[in-house]
Amino acid sequence: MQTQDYQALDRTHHLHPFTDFKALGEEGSRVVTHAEGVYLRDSEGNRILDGMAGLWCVNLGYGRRELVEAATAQLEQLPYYNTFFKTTHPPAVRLAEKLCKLAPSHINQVFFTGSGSEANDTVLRMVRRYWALKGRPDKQWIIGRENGYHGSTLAGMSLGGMAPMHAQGGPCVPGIAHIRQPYWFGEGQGMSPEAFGRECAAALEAKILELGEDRVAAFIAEPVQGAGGAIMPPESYWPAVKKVLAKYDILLVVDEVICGFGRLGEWFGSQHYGLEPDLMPVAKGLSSGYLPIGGVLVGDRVAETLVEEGGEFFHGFTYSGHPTCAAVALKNLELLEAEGVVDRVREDLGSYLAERWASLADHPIVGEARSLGLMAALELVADKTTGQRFDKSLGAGNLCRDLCFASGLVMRSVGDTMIIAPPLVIRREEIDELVELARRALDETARRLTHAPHMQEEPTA
Ligand code: PXG
Repeated sequence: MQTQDYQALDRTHHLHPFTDFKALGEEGSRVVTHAEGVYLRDSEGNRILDGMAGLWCVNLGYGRRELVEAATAQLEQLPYYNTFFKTTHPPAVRLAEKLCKLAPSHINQVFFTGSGSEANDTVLRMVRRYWALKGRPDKQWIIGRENGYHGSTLAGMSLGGMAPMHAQGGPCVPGIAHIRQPYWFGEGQGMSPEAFGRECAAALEAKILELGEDRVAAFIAEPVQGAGGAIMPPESYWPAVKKVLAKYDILLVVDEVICGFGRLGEWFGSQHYGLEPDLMPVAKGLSSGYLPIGGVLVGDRVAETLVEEGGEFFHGFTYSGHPTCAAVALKNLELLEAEGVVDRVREDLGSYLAERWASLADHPIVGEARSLGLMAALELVADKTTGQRFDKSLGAGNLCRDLCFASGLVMRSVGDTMIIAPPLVIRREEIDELVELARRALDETARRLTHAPHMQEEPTA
């Protein structure tokens, strides 16, 4: 089949996630057929540097034989069995043990799911169950953040703070409230990042008091917001949030779906920020995206209550702890560890990317270049001195993203924020290439946005 054949069938039968179906049908989708290392190949033979590690998940890079072999061996031995009804199997047991060894020491239990969204549905169930068992059934409210992302199921969407999702998918799950996000470039200009971080933490306390200080069960947040725009909170933010949560005895849920498994240079983003979460939803990098698997890492406080006092927990998925997915995830964690991938992000690649990425800050349409570990963002602006954004109708971010794709780089846009999160096995020279391709796309974006009106005035031949 040729590219057009795939596109025609895709248009006829396939509804894509987070997609304007009609617009994509008219445009035609890009058909990705192969991948190796940090590079994709499409059906036209183009080579594309995958600056997004798939969808923030292919931490070990593409084409790892060991993961293929782990899957094959498990498929032959026991492709599927469930973990309901008092059964288990070696891959689920060994993966649970491995995860607890890697996690902070107060985390010693895992509940498996098929995805990050299911992990957050599980979080919601566990949090409410925990407080009910503690004799505090009125402690039900969960506080999330505007522009936070926790998945696309009804609970995931409700915990997240993506306004367009709420507008389409509502009414949301009741008992979930949101506070402002610690997005300094977008919302905190005019004050120092540190003061802004404290103000955002103060918003948490204000919300708790508004809802009733005995009625708030948990706070959920990503260590660094991923889908919201690679937003690293000011350094003052997390310490201040921790204090508020301790004051009102509120559980902390740290969503590690993107930050987990090395993205920020630690096994978990929580370790980078010194957090002690009660619950940590994980997915994506857990298997480097080779097979779908997620889970909730459960701290001792919640686990002991659920185990000792809970009786049967009426919750679970057909694919909870799926043996083949678990075998691949285990091998993935072993390889990340044996190859020192996480340490390399912390000690070498993170600072290398930071230095190279910062060189883009001089670009005339870049208002801020920020990075942490192997996650980075650029804020596109029309006026560098005032930080004024481009007119929304220009679609600057999408234009830049499309130009990147056309020149061989996947860089994602969230509005006019450009994001990268490449595989953690990326090499220094590949980072150089990524930054160079990004620079060229910025040049071309700037040229088109600033010259477009003049071009219309030029006489046509
Ligand atoms: N939590 C976080 C922090 C996520 O980033 C989920 C939960 C849900 O995971 P699943 O496996 O159910 O998708 C995510 C997923 C994007 C993008 O465009 C990000 C995600 C998913 C799809 C697109 O940035 N994150």
